[in-house]
Amino acid sequence: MKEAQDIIQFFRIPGEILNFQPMNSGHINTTSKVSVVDNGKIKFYTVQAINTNVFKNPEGVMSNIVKVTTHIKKKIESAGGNTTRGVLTVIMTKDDKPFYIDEEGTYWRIYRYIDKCHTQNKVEDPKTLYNAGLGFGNFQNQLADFPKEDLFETIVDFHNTPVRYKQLLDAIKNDPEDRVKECQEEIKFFEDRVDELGRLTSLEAEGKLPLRVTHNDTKFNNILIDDATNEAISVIDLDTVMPGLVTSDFGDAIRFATNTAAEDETDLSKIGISLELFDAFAKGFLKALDGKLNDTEMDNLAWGAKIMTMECGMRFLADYINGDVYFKIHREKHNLDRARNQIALAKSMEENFDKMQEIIKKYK
Ligand code: GN1
Ligand code: MG
Repeated sequence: MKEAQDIIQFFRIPGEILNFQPMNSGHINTTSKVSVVDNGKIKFYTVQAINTNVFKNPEGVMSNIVKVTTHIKKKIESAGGNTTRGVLTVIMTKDDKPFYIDEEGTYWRIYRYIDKCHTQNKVEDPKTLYNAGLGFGNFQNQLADFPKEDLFETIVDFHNTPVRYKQLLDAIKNDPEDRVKECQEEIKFFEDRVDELGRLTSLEAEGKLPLRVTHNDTKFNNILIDDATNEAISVIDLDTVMPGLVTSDFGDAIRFATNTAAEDETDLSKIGISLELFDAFAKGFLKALDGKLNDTEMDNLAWGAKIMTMECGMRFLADYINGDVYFKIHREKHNLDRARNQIALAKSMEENFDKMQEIIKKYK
Protein backbone atom coordinates (compact mmCIF):
# COMPACT_ATOMS: atom_id res chain seq x y z
CA MET A 1 0.00 0.00 0.00
CA LYS A 2 1.08 3.57 -0.62
CA GLU A 3 2.22 5.78 2.26
CA ALA A 4 0.36 8.87 3.43
CA GLN A 5 3.16 11.10 2.12
CA ASP A 6 2.60 9.92 -1.46
CA ILE A 7 -0.95 11.13 -1.68
CA ILE A 8 -0.75 14.61 -0.12
CA GLN A 9 0.06 16.06 -3.56
CA PHE A 10 -3.45 15.25 -4.81
CA PHE A 11 -5.14 17.41 -2.15
CA ARG A 12 -5.49 21.14 -1.69
CA ILE A 13 -2.52 21.32 0.65
CA PRO A 14 0.09 23.98 -0.13
CA GLY A 15 3.72 23.44 0.91
CA GLU A 16 6.27 20.66 1.27
CA ILE A 17 5.98 17.48 3.32
CA LEU A 18 8.18 17.54 6.39
CA ASN A 19 7.39 14.32 8.16
CA PHE A 20 4.77 11.64 8.57
CA GLN A 21 4.07 9.33 11.41
CA PRO A 22 1.70 6.35 11.59
CA MET A 23 -0.86 6.49 14.42
CA ASN A 24 -1.85 3.15 15.90
CA SER A 25 -5.37 3.99 16.85
CA GLY A 26 -8.64 2.32 15.95
CA HIS A 27 -9.41 -1.21 14.85
CA ILE A 28 -10.50 -0.34 11.30
CA ASN A 29 -8.81 2.44 9.28
CA THR A 30 -5.09 3.20 8.82
CA THR A 31 -4.14 6.65 10.06
CA SER A 32 -1.04 8.89 9.86
CA LYS A 33 -0.22 12.38 11.04
CA VAL A 34 1.54 14.41 8.39
CA SER A 35 3.38 17.71 8.78
CA VAL A 36 3.75 20.14 5.90
CA VAL A 37 5.75 23.36 5.81
CA ASP A 38 4.20 26.23 3.92
CA ASN A 39 5.82 29.68 3.86
CA GLY A 40 7.83 28.84 6.95
CA LYS A 41 4.75 27.67 8.87
CA ILE A 42 4.22 24.07 9.87
CA LYS A 43 0.74 22.62 9.43
CA PHE A 44 -0.51 19.18 10.44
CA TYR A 45 -2.99 16.87 8.76
CA THR A 46 -4.58 13.53 9.54
CA VAL A 47 -4.38 11.21 6.55
CA GLN A 48 -6.47 8.06 6.49
CA ALA A 49 -6.84 5.08 4.21
CA ILE A 50 -10.47 3.99 4.47
CA ASN A 51 -10.95 0.27 5.15
CA THR A 52 -13.15 -0.75 2.24
CA ASN A 53 -13.52 -4.29 3.52
CA VAL A 54 -15.57 -2.70 6.32
CA PHE A 55 -16.97 0.31 4.45
CA LYS A 56 -18.27 -1.04 1.17
CA ASN A 57 -19.44 2.41 0.05
CA PRO A 58 -16.56 4.78 0.91
CA GLU A 59 -18.05 7.52 -1.25
CA GLY A 60 -21.24 7.30 0.81
CA VAL A 61 -19.16 7.52 3.98
CA MET A 62 -17.47 10.69 2.73
CA SER A 63 -20.74 12.17 1.50
CA ASN A 64 -22.15 11.73 5.03
CA ILE A 65 -19.07 13.22 6.65
CA VAL A 66 -19.03 16.30 4.42
CA LYS A 67 -22.73 16.94 5.08
CA VAL A 68 -22.53 16.36 8.80
CA THR A 69 -19.39 18.47 9.35
CA THR A 70 -20.84 21.29 7.24
CA HIS A 71 -24.04 21.20 9.31
CA ILE A 72 -22.10 21.28 12.59
CA LYS A 73 -19.85 24.09 11.35
CA LYS A 74 -22.93 26.24 10.74
CA LYS A 75 -24.21 25.51 14.24
CA ILE A 76 -20.88 26.47 15.78
CA GLU A 77 -20.72 29.61 13.64
CA SER A 78 -24.14 30.81 14.71
CA ALA A 79 -23.22 30.18 18.35
CA GLY A 80 -20.04 32.26 17.87
CA GLY A 81 -17.72 29.27 18.45
CA ASN A 82 -14.43 28.18 16.89
CA THR A 83 -15.25 26.32 13.67
CA THR A 84 -11.73 25.02 13.10
CA ARG A 85 -11.56 23.35 16.52
CA GLY A 86 -15.11 22.28 17.23
CA VAL A 87 -15.53 20.00 14.24
CA LEU A 88 -13.39 18.11 11.73
CA THR A 89 -12.52 19.91 8.49
CA VAL A 90 -12.40 17.73 5.38
CA ILE A 91 -9.63 18.74 2.95
CA MET A 92 -10.71 18.48 -0.69
CA THR A 93 -8.64 17.07 -3.53
CA LYS A 94 -7.42 19.36 -6.30
CA ASP A 95 -10.42 18.24 -8.34
CA ASP A 96 -12.78 19.01 -5.45
CA LYS A 97 -13.55 15.58 -4.12
CA PRO A 98 -13.48 14.62 -0.42
CA PHE A 99 -11.38 11.53 -1.21
CA TYR A 100 -8.61 10.38 -3.55
CA ILE A 101 -8.54 6.90 -5.10
CA ASP A 102 -5.03 5.64 -5.86
CA GLU A 103 -4.07 3.13 -8.59
CA GLU A 104 -4.55 0.24 -6.17
CA GLY A 105 -8.11 1.38 -5.51
CA THR A 106 -7.38 2.59 -1.97
CA TYR A 107 -9.60 5.46 -0.83
CA TRP A 108 -7.74 8.23 0.99
CA ARG A 109 -9.09 11.20 2.91
CA ILE A 110 -7.46 14.04 4.79
CA TYR A 111 -8.64 16.15 7.72
CA ARG A 112 -7.04 19.26 9.12
CA TYR A 113 -5.30 18.14 12.31
CA ILE A 114 -6.72 19.87 15.35
CA ASP A 115 -3.83 20.81 17.60
CA LYS A 116 -3.46 21.46 21.33
CA CYS A 117 -5.68 18.48 22.03
CA HIS A 118 -5.31 14.71 22.21
CA THR A 119 -7.22 11.46 22.55
CA GLN A 120 -7.10 9.20 25.58
CA ASN A 121 -7.59 5.45 25.62
CA LYS A 122 -8.25 5.28 29.33
CA VAL A 123 -10.15 7.62 31.60
CA GLU A 124 -7.77 9.10 34.17
CA ASP A 125 -10.21 11.47 35.78
CA PRO A 126 -14.04 11.30 36.02
CA LYS A 127 -14.24 15.02 35.22
CA THR A 128 -12.76 14.35 31.77
CA LEU A 129 -15.35 11.66 31.16
CA TYR A 130 -18.06 14.07 32.27
CA ASN A 131 -16.67 16.44 29.62
CA ALA A 132 -16.77 13.65 27.03
CA GLY A 133 -20.41 13.00 27.99
CA LEU A 134 -21.17 16.67 27.38
CA GLY A 135 -19.31 16.45 24.06
CA PHE A 136 -21.15 13.40 22.74
CA GLY A 137 -24.48 14.79 24.00
CA ASN A 138 -23.80 18.09 22.25
CA PHE A 139 -22.89 16.29 19.07
CA GLN A 140 -26.35 14.79 19.09
CA ASN A 141 -27.88 18.20 19.77
CA GLN A 142 -26.03 19.70 16.85
CA LEU A 143 -27.49 17.02 14.57
CA ALA A 144 -31.00 16.98 16.04
CA ASP A 145 -32.35 18.91 13.04
CA PHE A 146 -30.19 17.18 10.42
CA PRO A 147 -32.33 15.44 7.74
CA LYS A 148 -31.82 11.72 8.43
CA GLU A 149 -32.85 10.73 4.92
CA ASP A 150 -29.77 12.54 3.54
CA LEU A 151 -27.45 9.98 5.13
CA PHE A 152 -26.23 6.73 3.64
CA GLU A 153 -26.44 3.74 5.95
CA THR A 154 -22.68 3.16 5.88
CA ILE A 155 -22.90 -0.26 7.54
CA VAL A 156 -26.31 -1.88 7.29
CA ASP A 157 -27.68 -3.22 10.59
CA PHE A 158 -24.63 -1.85 12.40
CA HIS A 159 -26.29 -1.82 15.82
CA ASN A 160 -29.04 -4.31 15.07
CA THR A 161 -28.14 -6.64 17.92
CA PRO A 162 -30.36 -9.59 16.85
CA VAL A 163 -28.70 -9.45 13.41
CA ARG A 164 -25.30 -9.47 15.16
CA TYR A 165 -26.43 -12.60 17.01
CA LYS A 166 -27.48 -14.17 13.72
CA GLN A 167 -24.02 -13.34 12.31
CA LEU A 168 -22.46 -15.10 15.29
CA LEU A 169 -24.64 -18.16 14.65
CA ASP A 170 -23.56 -18.14 10.97
CA ALA A 171 -19.91 -18.00 12.02
CA ILE A 172 -20.47 -20.93 14.39
CA LYS A 173 -22.14 -22.92 11.64
CA ASN A 174 -19.36 -22.27 9.13
CA ASP A 175 -16.49 -22.55 11.62
CA PRO A 176 -13.86 -22.01 8.88
CA GLU A 177 -10.86 -22.16 11.23
CA ASP A 178 -12.11 -24.92 13.53
CA ARG A 179 -12.21 -22.48 16.44
CA VAL A 180 -15.74 -23.07 17.71
CA LYS A 181 -14.60 -25.86 20.00
CA GLU A 182 -12.62 -23.44 22.18
CA CYS A 183 -15.48 -20.92 22.42
CA GLN A 184 -18.23 -23.05 23.98
CA GLU A 185 -18.53 -21.10 27.21
CA GLU A 186 -18.60 -17.77 25.39
CA ILE A 187 -21.25 -18.97 22.94
CA LYS A 188 -23.38 -20.19 25.84
CA PHE A 189 -23.18 -16.78 27.50
CA PHE A 190 -24.97 -15.21 24.54
CA GLU A 191 -27.40 -18.10 24.05
CA ASP A 192 -28.50 -17.69 27.67
CA ARG A 193 -29.30 -14.01 27.07
CA VAL A 194 -30.86 -14.22 23.66
CA ASP A 195 -34.16 -12.73 24.91
CA GLU A 196 -32.40 -9.54 25.98
CA LEU A 197 -30.63 -8.94 22.69
CA GLY A 198 -33.74 -7.76 20.83
CA ARG A 199 -35.01 -5.41 23.52
CA LEU A 200 -33.95 -2.13 21.90
CA THR A 201 -34.73 -3.07 18.30
CA SER A 202 -38.22 -4.16 19.42
CA LEU A 203 -38.82 -0.86 21.21
CA GLU A 204 -37.68 0.89 18.04
CA ALA A 205 -40.07 -1.18 15.91
CA GLU A 206 -42.91 -0.32 18.31
CA GLY A 207 -42.13 3.36 17.81
CA LYS A 208 -41.12 3.85 21.44
CA LEU A 209 -37.43 4.52 20.76
CA PRO A 210 -37.10 7.20 18.05
CA LEU A 211 -34.44 7.14 15.37
CA ARG A 212 -32.05 10.07 15.71
CA VAL A 213 -28.83 10.97 13.97
CA THR A 214 -26.26 9.22 16.13
CA HIS A 215 -22.50 8.67 16.09
CA ASN A 216 -22.58 4.91 16.69
CA ASP A 217 -18.93 4.57 17.75
CA THR A 218 -18.72 6.69 20.89
CA LYS A 219 -15.51 5.28 22.30
CA PHE A 220 -13.75 7.63 24.71
CA ASN A 221 -10.84 7.80 22.26
CA ASN A 222 -13.18 9.14 19.57
CA ILE A 223 -13.41 12.57 21.17
CA LEU A 224 -10.62 15.14 21.26
CA ILE A 225 -9.63 16.42 24.70
CA ASP A 226 -8.10 19.89 25.12
CA ASP A 227 -4.50 19.66 26.38
CA ALA A 228 -4.90 22.54 28.79
CA THR A 229 -8.47 22.33 30.08
CA ASN A 230 -9.45 18.67 29.50
CA GLU A 231 -12.64 19.88 27.86
CA ALA A 232 -14.05 17.84 24.98
CA ILE A 233 -13.24 19.79 21.81
CA SER A 234 -14.57 17.74 18.93
CA VAL A 235 -16.08 14.37 18.16
CA ILE A 236 -14.04 12.40 15.60
CA ASP A 237 -14.32 9.11 13.67
CA LEU A 238 -17.50 10.04 11.85
CA ASP A 239 -17.64 6.97 9.57
CA THR A 240 -20.71 5.52 11.22
CA VAL A 241 -22.78 8.67 11.74
CA MET A 242 -26.22 7.55 10.60
CA PRO A 243 -29.74 7.14 11.93
CA GLY A 244 -29.66 5.20 15.18
CA LEU A 245 -30.77 5.03 18.79
CA VAL A 246 -29.55 7.23 21.63
CA THR A 247 -29.19 4.04 23.69
CA SER A 248 -26.43 2.91 21.30
CA ASP A 249 -24.39 6.08 21.71
CA PHE A 250 -24.81 6.14 25.46
CA GLY A 251 -24.25 2.40 25.73
CA ASP A 252 -21.14 2.20 23.59
CA ALA A 253 -19.55 5.09 25.47
CA ILE A 254 -20.22 3.31 28.77
CA ARG A 255 -18.96 -0.01 27.39
CA PHE A 256 -15.58 1.45 26.56
CA ALA A 257 -14.97 4.20 29.10
CA THR A 258 -16.24 2.71 32.35
CA ASN A 259 -14.42 -0.62 32.01
CA THR A 260 -11.86 -0.69 34.83
CA ALA A 261 -9.48 -2.41 32.40
CA ALA A 262 -8.60 -2.04 28.71
CA GLU A 263 -10.87 -3.59 26.08
CA ASP A 264 -8.37 -6.42 25.53
CA GLU A 265 -7.22 -7.05 29.12
CA THR A 266 -6.90 -10.80 29.64
CA ASP A 267 -6.87 -10.83 33.45
CA LEU A 268 -10.62 -11.04 33.85
CA SER A 269 -10.43 -10.18 37.55
CA LYS A 270 -9.44 -6.64 36.56
CA ILE A 271 -12.57 -6.10 34.46
CA GLY A 272 -15.71 -4.43 35.76
CA ILE A 273 -17.88 -1.38 35.45
CA SER A 274 -16.86 1.67 37.48
CA LEU A 275 -20.06 3.23 38.80
CA GLU A 276 -18.20 6.44 39.50
CA LEU A 277 -17.33 6.69 35.82
CA PHE A 278 -20.84 5.62 34.79
CA ASP A 279 -22.19 8.49 36.87
CA ALA A 280 -19.73 10.97 35.37
CA PHE A 281 -20.58 10.13 31.76
CA ALA A 282 -24.34 9.97 32.41
CA LYS A 283 -24.24 13.34 34.14
CA GLY A 284 -22.49 15.05 31.24
CA PHE A 285 -24.45 13.33 28.47
CA LEU A 286 -27.81 14.02 30.10
CA LYS A 287 -26.87 17.59 30.93
CA ALA A 288 -26.24 18.21 27.24
CA LEU A 289 -29.47 16.47 26.25
CA ASP A 290 -31.44 18.05 29.08
CA GLY A 291 -35.11 17.10 28.71
CA LYS A 292 -34.73 15.99 25.10
CA LEU A 293 -35.01 12.25 25.66
CA ASN A 294 -38.35 10.52 26.12
CA ASP A 295 -39.13 8.24 29.08
CA THR A 296 -38.48 5.04 27.14
CA GLU A 297 -35.06 6.35 26.13
CA MET A 298 -34.21 7.31 29.70
CA ASP A 299 -35.41 3.96 31.06
CA ASN A 300 -33.28 2.07 28.54
CA LEU A 301 -29.91 3.84 28.78
CA ALA A 302 -28.56 1.24 31.19
CA TRP A 303 -29.90 -1.46 28.87
CA GLY A 304 -28.03 0.27 26.06
CA ALA A 305 -24.81 -0.16 28.01
CA LYS A 306 -25.35 -3.88 28.60
CA ILE A 307 -26.66 -4.61 25.11
CA MET A 308 -23.85 -2.71 23.37
CA THR A 309 -21.34 -4.59 25.50
CA MET A 310 -22.90 -7.93 24.55
CA GLU A 311 -23.14 -6.86 20.90
CA CYS A 312 -19.47 -5.91 20.78
CA GLY A 313 -18.59 -9.18 22.52
CA MET A 314 -20.55 -11.12 19.88
CA ARG A 315 -18.83 -9.21 17.09
CA PHE A 316 -15.36 -9.97 18.50
CA LEU A 317 -16.30 -13.61 19.01
CA ALA A 318 -17.76 -13.99 15.51
CA ASP A 319 -14.64 -12.39 14.05
CA TYR A 320 -12.40 -14.75 15.99
CA ILE A 321 -14.39 -17.72 14.71
CA ASN A 322 -14.33 -16.33 11.15
CA GLY A 323 -10.54 -16.07 11.23
CA ASP A 324 -10.03 -12.39 12.20
CA VAL A 325 -11.25 -10.85 8.99
CA TYR A 326 -12.80 -7.62 10.36
CA PHE A 327 -11.03 -6.13 13.39
CA LYS A 328 -7.29 -5.53 13.24
CA ILE A 329 -5.49 -7.86 15.62
CA HIS A 330 -2.05 -7.43 17.18
CA ARG A 331 -1.57 -10.88 18.66
CA GLU A 332 -2.90 -14.41 18.42
CA LYS A 333 -6.40 -14.86 19.87
CA HIS A 334 -6.74 -11.09 20.24
CA ASN A 335 -10.39 -11.14 19.22
CA LEU A 336 -11.13 -14.03 21.58
CA ASP A 337 -9.49 -12.06 24.41
CA ARG A 338 -11.61 -9.06 23.52
CA ALA A 339 -14.79 -11.17 23.45
CA ARG A 340 -14.02 -12.66 26.88
CA ASN A 341 -13.32 -9.21 28.19
CA GLN A 342 -16.69 -7.88 27.00
CA ILE A 343 -18.48 -10.88 28.53
CA ALA A 344 -16.81 -10.17 31.89
CA LEU A 345 -17.87 -6.55 31.61
CA ALA A 346 -21.47 -7.49 30.76
CA LYS A 347 -21.53 -9.77 33.84
CA SER A 348 -20.32 -6.89 35.99
CA MET A 349 -23.10 -4.73 34.54
CA GLU A 350 -25.62 -7.42 35.45
CA GLU A 351 -24.41 -7.31 39.04
CA ASN A 352 -24.62 -3.52 39.13
CA PHE A 353 -27.69 -3.02 36.98
CA ASP A 354 -29.98 -1.61 39.70
CA LYS A 355 -27.32 0.88 40.70
CA MET A 356 -26.88 1.95 37.07
CA GLN A 357 -30.64 2.55 36.81
CA GLU A 358 -30.60 4.56 40.06
CA ILE A 359 -27.86 6.81 38.69
CA ILE A 360 -29.85 7.51 35.52
CA LYS A 361 -32.89 8.41 37.64
CA LYS A 362 -30.87 11.13 39.39
CA TYR A 363 -30.52 12.92 36.06
CA LYS A 364 -34.07 12.48 34.84
C1 GN1 B 1 -14.28 -0.32 15.93
O1 GN1 B 1 -12.70 2.10 14.54
P1 GN1 B 1 -12.87 1.96 15.99
O2 GN1 B 1 -11.73 1.30 16.65
O3 GN1 B 1 -13.24 3.30 16.61
C2 GN1 B 1 -15.69 -0.60 15.42
C3 GN1 B 1 -16.70 -0.32 16.52
C4 GN1 B 1 -16.38 -1.19 17.74
C5 GN1 B 1 -14.95 -0.91 18.17
C6 GN1 B 1 -14.54 -1.80 19.30
C7 GN1 B 1 -16.72 0.59 12.01
O4 GN1 B 1 -14.19 1.03 16.25
O5 GN1 B 1 -18.00 -0.62 16.07
O6 GN1 B 1 -17.27 -0.90 18.79
O7 GN1 B 1 -14.03 -1.10 17.08
N1 GN1 B 1 -15.98 0.22 14.25
C8 GN1 B 1 -16.53 -0.32 13.15
O8 GN1 B 1 -13.41 -1.26 19.91
O9 GN1 B 1 -16.86 -1.50 13.07
MG1 MG C 1 -14.10 3.72 13.89
